[in-house]
Amino acid sequence: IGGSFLVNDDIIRLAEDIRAMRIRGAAEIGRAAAGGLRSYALSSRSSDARAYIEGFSEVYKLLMNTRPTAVSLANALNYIRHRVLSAYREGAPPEVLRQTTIDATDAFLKSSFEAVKRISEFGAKRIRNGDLVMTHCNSSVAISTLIEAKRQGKSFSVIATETRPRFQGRITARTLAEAGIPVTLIVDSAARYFMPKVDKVVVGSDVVTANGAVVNKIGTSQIALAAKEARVRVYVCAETYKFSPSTMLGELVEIEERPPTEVVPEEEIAALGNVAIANPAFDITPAEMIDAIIT
Ligand code: RUB
Repeated sequence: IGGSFLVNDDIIRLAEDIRAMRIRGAAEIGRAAAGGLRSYALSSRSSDARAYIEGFSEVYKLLMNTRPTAVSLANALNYIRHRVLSAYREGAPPEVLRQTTIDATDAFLKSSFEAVKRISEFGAKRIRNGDLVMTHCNSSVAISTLIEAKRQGKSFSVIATETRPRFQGRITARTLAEAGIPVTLIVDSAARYFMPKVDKVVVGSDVVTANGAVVNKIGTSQIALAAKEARVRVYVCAETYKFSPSTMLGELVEIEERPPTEVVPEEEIAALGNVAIANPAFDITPAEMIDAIIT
């Protein structure tokens, strides 16, 4: 990626880490991308405002193109860019542009952590003693909500789906177990089998669209469908920077298609013969299948 002298190696590595999912989950992607712009501000030596903005735009584009679905990435970058470009249009010198970048990043990060804290407080109220909660993938906001409920002294257990093909559910299960919450890991296709015993589903979100649909890890909509059938409530924990402004203008959300080798290892693909492999990373759960978005 990159290769321009305007973009430092740390930012190129950061972009690659997001693309390869070493940094992942919508909240973390947004915060990491914001950190990339901050890193540019700290390393830029531009003595001219226009050169600063050129470098800024290059870093912005590089980070924006790492993963297509999570709108937290675009919203975080745009939050900062909007402030920096406004200062530039008002004739700010490079040192002011640098400081504006740093201040806007810090403001975004602060509001992100504050949002997660408040969602956790609101969401924890929904968890009752004796609940069996199902979650899918690895949402830091959903997990934070469950851990907050535990901190408040509630006693409940969790079913975590493994989340093929990248197994983020294992991270969720381990994190909850470490927090002292009883947790059972299941294969994704066992979700409906367990649903009649479940009291509520709690998941995170990559995008909330203008019509109230939620885009989250592939398989979320199947779980929501099974929940609807079993009359189990579905709660989505999502900060407002997961809300997609472009969907208000009728834009569709791009669903990321990831490499086939995540589904079948490279060396085993040939043995399958003439088989195509599809690997969409997210799906769309319509508003009718969601009981509440906790935001
Ligand atoms: C992660 C995923 C998470 C949301 C919300 O997908 O779908 O449920 O991003 O996470 P991936 P958070 O592993 O492909 O990034 O609540 O942490 O923002």
